[in-house]
Amino acid sequence: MALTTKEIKEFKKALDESARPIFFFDDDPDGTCSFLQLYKYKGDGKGVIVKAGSKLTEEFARKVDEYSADLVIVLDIPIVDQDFLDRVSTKVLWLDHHPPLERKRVTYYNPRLHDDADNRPTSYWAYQIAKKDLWIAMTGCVADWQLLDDLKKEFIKKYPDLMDKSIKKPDDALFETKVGELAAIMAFSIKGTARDAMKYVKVFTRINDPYELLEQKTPQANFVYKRFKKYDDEYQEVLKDAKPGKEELFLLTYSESKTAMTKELSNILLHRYPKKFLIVGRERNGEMKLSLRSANKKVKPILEKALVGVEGYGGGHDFACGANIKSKDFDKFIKAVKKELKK
Ligand SMILES: [Mn+2]
Repeated sequence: MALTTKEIKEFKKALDESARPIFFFDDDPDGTCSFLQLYKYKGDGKGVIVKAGSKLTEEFARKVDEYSADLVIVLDIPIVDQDFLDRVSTKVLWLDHHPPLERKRVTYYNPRLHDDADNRPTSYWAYQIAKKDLWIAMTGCVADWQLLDDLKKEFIKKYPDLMDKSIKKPDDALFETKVGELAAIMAFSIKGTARDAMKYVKVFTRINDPYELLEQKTPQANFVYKRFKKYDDEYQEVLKDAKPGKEELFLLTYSESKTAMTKELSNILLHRYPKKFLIVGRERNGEMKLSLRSANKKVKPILEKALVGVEGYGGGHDFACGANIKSKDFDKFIKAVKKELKK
């Protein structure tokens, strides 16, 4: 079962009745698309992108006071610290689709509380609330690797040129359609510092349709597209040389001068080489920052075993994880992964 109609109405009512809502959202396209939809619907409020390891910590409570917010909305952030909730005296609504946590002093909207298998993205629920920018909702969902039948049907009807109905798999939507291009523009726009990211998110709030962005029809669309292009050129450059060998493990590493894009690289490489076990790494300050992906082997247990005895940490979903390993232990880590893959 999904979020109930009552919950959606209740959320919408709280948003309608607030005068100064503050939105904290995760720094990925799903989080950002959730914010954009609700902000554009409300036409008011303040957005704060949370670049703190997908965690809303006590320090963010200060922002609620500074803005004199009368409603706090948390979007797509997997962890909200109880300390944050205890510090904030304003009402807090938390809309998310990650594994539910026990928290007090918050109104929690998470489809998994009704059905643990229902992990439809936050952008999808934001759309149920705002029923406005369908293209933004679709971008957020596809970026989170989900192609939902009802949304897809509505989307194709409205934008037949942006996605073909023959597209059935989320990764095809992400890498073979214009929606995927929108998701990439979004993903690259919110890289860098929170301050930089918010500059671009603000511009996004003024973009009214997908064509404006895809065809760079306005100065604001141009502004966003230019930054995307800069990252995309770097990305294509790394991608150009990425060819797998015979082994099941496909390891790609690149240098620290390049931007953080291991997540994007590992996703597209998995789409291209679905039989491979992928590790994309970027070296920085004596550490390897890794994204791990597989389509058919659970990544998380393999990662957990390979982490034993090396300096580093990591975690994530069954088939997609992130990890940080000290460079000195990287070879040892890779050896351990290979050993696990042979089992
Ligand atoms: Mn999400």
